[in-house]
Amino acid sequence: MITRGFTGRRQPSEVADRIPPGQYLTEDFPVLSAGPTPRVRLDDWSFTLKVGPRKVATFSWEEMNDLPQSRMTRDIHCVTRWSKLDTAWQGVLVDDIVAAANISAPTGFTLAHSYDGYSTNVPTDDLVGGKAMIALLYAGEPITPDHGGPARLLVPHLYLWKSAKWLNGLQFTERDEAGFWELRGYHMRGDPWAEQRFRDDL
Ligand SMILES: Nc1nc2c(c(=O)[nH]1)N[C@H]1C(S)=C(S)[C@@H](COP(=O)(O)O)O[C@H]1N2
Ligand SMILES: [Mo]
Repeated sequence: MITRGFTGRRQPSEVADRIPPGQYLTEDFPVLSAGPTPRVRLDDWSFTLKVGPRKVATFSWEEMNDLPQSRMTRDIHCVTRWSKLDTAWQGVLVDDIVAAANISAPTGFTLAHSYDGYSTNVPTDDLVGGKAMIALLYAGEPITPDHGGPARLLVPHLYLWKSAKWLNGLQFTERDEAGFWELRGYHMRGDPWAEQRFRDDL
């Protein structure tokens, strides 16, 4: 019997085509956080949408969960070089939160803000058009605190540091303002296929 090491689920070449340069495949789900995991009670949780300094909408946990939900199954890529295939998420598309606030994305750049004080900047084009969501479930279950629960941003086509955990707001900005890691030398966009790891990588 030869079964070990061959599950028949995926062909090796198909897998290789899905791993960006300099990345390796992992089956587990490493935790990477700059500091301790903040604990947020769902009763206290809220999400704020801002345009520059101006608050345009806030959502309680209940209000967020009442918005239309979508599913995304995507490969994710961490700048520390691991990639994980077919991660399954459910949540509210950025398009849908913007629509719920009765606006359309007003500026070219966005900052994501989190309960731990973390922030990260993402070009608005990378968040709209069905490309990103405020994830509320992972693999059909509430997102565990270490992976960013209650809610995290998911921008799967960019390096995972752009997917802010413990998300509590999105802020549209006129200029591209660096977030936590971007201030420390990481790339302003972070496309794994272009290996945009550090500021000076084209
Ligand atoms: N709020 C917040 N979001 C964060 C981080 C963080 O420290 N704080 N770390 C980022 C980094 S560097 C990575 S690689 C991913 C890791 O997500 P994971 O722990 O679910 O694998 O979360 C990103 N989002
Ligand atoms: Mo990271």
